[in-house]
Amino acid sequence: MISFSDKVERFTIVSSTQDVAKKRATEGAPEGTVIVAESQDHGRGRLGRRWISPPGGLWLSVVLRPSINPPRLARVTVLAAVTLALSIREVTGTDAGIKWPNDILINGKKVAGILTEAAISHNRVEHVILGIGINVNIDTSVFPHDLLMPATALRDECGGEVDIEALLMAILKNLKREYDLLGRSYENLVDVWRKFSVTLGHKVKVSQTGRFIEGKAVDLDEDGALLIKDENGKVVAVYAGDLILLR
Ligand code: BT5
Repeated sequence: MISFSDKVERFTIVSSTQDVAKKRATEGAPEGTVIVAESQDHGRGRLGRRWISPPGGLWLSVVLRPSINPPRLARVTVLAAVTLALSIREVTGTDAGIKWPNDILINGKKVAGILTEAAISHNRVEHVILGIGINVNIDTSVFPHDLLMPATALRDECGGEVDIEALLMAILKNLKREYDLLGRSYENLVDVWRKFSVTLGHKVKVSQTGRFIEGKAVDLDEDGALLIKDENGKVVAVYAGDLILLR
């Protein structure tokens, strides 16, 4: 099988690497096609939120064609989170942790985010565009103060510039390895997720389009949903939303 690093297309600036990757995917680009840009002028987060993407960060999107059923799509975010935590730890030696569903934190601050956008037709996943944004060597002190949570950059957490290319290569290597295991060894992936999780065992509040679910985060299920036990002991599976760590 060809490695993901064989199909990297690089740009100085794009609107969003998600848009370029999506275009490639609909034109039939093979799995593992990677779009990387030095900056984005319309980078986006979930629910169309703005993602700040100046030069000095790592902004990429990967075309995936996973053979999983649509209800299991959250597994791709689990895969990406594990890949990012592993790769950031490998390259920088920092203590990168996973905050469900799509944040990578160091010292309680967001250093990276994940965005998955899927095309589904006839109840089949056609492709998933996996977007990854990492604040590597950028100045986050100029970011607006109304971010969802405090932001940081790898440079600030490890006290020096980080090699963006080395980080990209680590991500593509780890992503490929974990992706090959996605369908047959999901439990192993979840084991690593549990190890890096900064969510499990905490009291959390998840907001989902106006609705709140509060309780203790107890585990991930086989779909990649977070299991939250409420005060009555009832366990609810949550597939998406914004999570606040209460304690
Ligand atoms: C995310 O959304 O965290 C997903 C971020 C995915 C970005 C990548 S970059 C490559 C690819 N191309 C794209 O256009 N996107 C992907 P969410 O959890 O919804 O968080 C969005 C929120 O994070 C914003 O509303 C801000 O509050 C905050 N934010 C924006 N830019 C940030 C940054 N660079 N670092 C930390 N927080 C940021």
